[in-house]
Amino acid sequence: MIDPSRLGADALAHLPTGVARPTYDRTSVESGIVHLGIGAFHRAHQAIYTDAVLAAGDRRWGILGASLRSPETRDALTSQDGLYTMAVRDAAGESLQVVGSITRLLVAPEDPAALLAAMAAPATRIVSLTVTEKGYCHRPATGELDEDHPDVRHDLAHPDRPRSAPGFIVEALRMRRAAGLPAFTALCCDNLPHNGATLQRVLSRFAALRDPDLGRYVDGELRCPSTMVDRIVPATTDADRASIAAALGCIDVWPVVTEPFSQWVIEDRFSQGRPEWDRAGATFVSDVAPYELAKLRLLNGSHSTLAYLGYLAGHETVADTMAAPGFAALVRGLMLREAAPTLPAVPGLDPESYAASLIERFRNPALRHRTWQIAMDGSQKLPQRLLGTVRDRLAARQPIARLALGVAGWMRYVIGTDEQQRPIDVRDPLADDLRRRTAGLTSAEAIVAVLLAVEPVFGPDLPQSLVFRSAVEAALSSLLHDGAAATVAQASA
Ligand code: CS2
Repeated sequence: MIDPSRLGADALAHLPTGVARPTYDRTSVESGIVHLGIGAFHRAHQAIYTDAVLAAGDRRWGILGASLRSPETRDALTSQDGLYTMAVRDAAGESLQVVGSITRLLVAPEDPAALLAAMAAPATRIVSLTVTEKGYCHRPATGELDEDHPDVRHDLAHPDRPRSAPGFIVEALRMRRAAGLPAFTALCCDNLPHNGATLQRVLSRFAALRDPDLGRYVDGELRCPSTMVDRIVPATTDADRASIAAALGCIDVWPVVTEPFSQWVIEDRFSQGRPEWDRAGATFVSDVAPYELAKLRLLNGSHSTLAYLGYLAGHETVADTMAAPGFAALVRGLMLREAAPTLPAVPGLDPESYAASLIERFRNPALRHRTWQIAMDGSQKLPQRLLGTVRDRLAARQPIARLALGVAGWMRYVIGTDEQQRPIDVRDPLADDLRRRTAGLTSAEAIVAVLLAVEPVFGPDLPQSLVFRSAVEAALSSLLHDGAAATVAQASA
C-alpha cells in the first residue's frame, strides 16, 4: 500500500514546485559506494555531492548506507525508498531538496555477513566512513589502534562477525583479495587529523594482528585518501520534522537540517576511479593536510570551546552562546591570535576572512545546534582541536590563555555537574573514568592534576609542561569560582 502522506518515490511528482528532487532514473543506479555511518552529517554532505553526480548522468555511484549500531535510519529511510529531505537554513529563509543518492540501507549488527558481502561486491569501489572520532578504535593522543578496545578484541576473535569499522573493512578486503578482486578505496570523512593516514595506520595494524601477510597487503595495496569535510549539521528535532512536513505536504520522518555553507577537499588518490564530486563543488588536491589542520584548529577548536563554556554558562545553542557577552571575541582571539599562527599558509585561505565567516556561521540563527551535542566525546576531539595547537604554541614559547580556557571548560564540564549543581549528561567513552577521577575534588590544582594524567587525551608530554598546567589551573579556578559567563566576559575584556 502506498501511503500518500509519506515521502517516497510516488510522492516525488506531488511535491511543491520549489522543492528540488531527483530527476534521474533511480532504478538505473548501481551501488558503487558503501558508506559506514549513515547519520545526518553524511546525508547533508557527501550524499548531496553524490546526488549531483548521479543527476549529471554517472550512475555508478549510488550509496549503500550502513549503520554500525541502530536500525532507526534504515527503518525510516527504507519505507521512504531511501529518499529524505535536506533543509538548508539561514536568516534569509529555507530551501528544500529531496535527495536520491542512497539506494539501499543495511544495519550491520543484524546481519554482518550482508554488509561484508556488499563491501566485497565487484561493483563496490569506495568504502567511505563517518563513524565519528571514536569509531576508529584508536588512541586519540597518538592515532594508533587501541588494541585493548573491546570491539577490536571482539573482531580479532570473530573476524567474520565484526562490530567495528576497522573489523568490517579488513575482513571485506580479505574477502576481495581471496576472490581476486582489487581493493576498494577507503575514504575517511571524519574530523580526525591526517584522517586518511590515521585510517590506514589503524587498518594496517588491525590486519597485521589478524595475519602479518594481510597486514602487508593492507599497508601496501589499500588507498586511504585524506579529506577535509565541513558542514554544520545539528541533530534533527521533532520541530524540524513538523515544519518540513508542512512545507513538503507529506511526512519525512528522517530529514536533515543544515547551513548553506559546504566544503569538501579530497586527496585525489583513488584506486578504482571516483565520482566527479568536483562537479558539485568539491575540490580535489594532492595534499589535504593544510586545509584539514586549518579546519580542525579554527572551526572545530572554536566549536568545542563554545560548546563547553556555552553549556556551562547556561546556553542551549551555539547561536545563543555567540550572542552572550565575550564569546565572539573569545573565539575570534582563539582563532586569529592563538591557532592561525600555528598553521601553514593555505592557498586561497585568508585567516581573517575565514575567521569572520566562521563567526557568521556560528551565529546562524536558523540552526539550533546544541552545545551539548558538540560537547560529546571530548576525550576523542580535544587532541586535534586544541591540544595540537597548544603543543605548537608551547614549542614556540607563545601564549595559550584562550586555548587553556577551552581545555579548562572541558575539564569543568566532565566533572559532571553544572554551575547550579545539576547533573550533566556527559556522553564520552571515558565519561565514567573522568567522573571517578574527579569525584570529591574541589580545587583546580587537584582536578587538573588527575585529568592531565589521562594519557589517551594528553599524551605523556603535556602533563610535563608547567606553563600548560598553570594556564589550565588558572582558567579552571576562574570557572569554578566565578562561573563560565563571568570568566568569558573577563577574558575578552
Ligand atoms: C562539531 C562538528 O559536533 C562537533 O563536534 O564541531 O560536527 C562540526 O559541526 C563540523 O565539523 C562542521 O564541519
